[in-house]
Amino acid sequence: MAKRVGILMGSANDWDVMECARDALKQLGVETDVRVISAHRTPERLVRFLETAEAEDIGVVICGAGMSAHLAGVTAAHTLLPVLGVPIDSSPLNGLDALLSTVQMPGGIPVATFGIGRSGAKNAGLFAAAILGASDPEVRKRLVKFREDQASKVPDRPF
Ligand code: RP5
Repeated sequence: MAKRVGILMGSANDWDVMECARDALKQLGVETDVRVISAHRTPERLVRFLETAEAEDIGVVICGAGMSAHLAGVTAAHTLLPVLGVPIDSSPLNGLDALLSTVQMPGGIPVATFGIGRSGAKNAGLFAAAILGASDPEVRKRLVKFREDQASKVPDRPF
């Protein structure tokens, strides 16, 4: 069975950013399991999701959260699956708070951290596909085509 990607976000309000990760994966034919799970407000929901994630064919988990963002770090503490963190610009600090709290993990519990906001979420989706593509030739093939299509849309002159 093909592996899927879990997309978690701390609030339903984070969806306009995290849909970019879902869209990138959809374009590459990778299925996702999208959940609103907060490390602070619904910590038990996070533990329950991670208990069954591997058995339910989740191969990578992408976590998007804003403000004092702990979702990616706490997720990584509970699973050996690769965890990708997306800082969300939902605070008066425009996501710098979330970037620092996601990226600065203590040694021993890694989180691969992406850029703030929608481009970070898109790249997290593409990176998750690259992880799955290392052992799934179909996903790898679609990634090759994605890169080719992307390059063909870049004009070689500005006018
Ligand atoms: C974080 O707090 C969420 O990830 C969200 O970005 C931010 C604000 O959440 P809401 O108050 O909008 O639900 O936990």
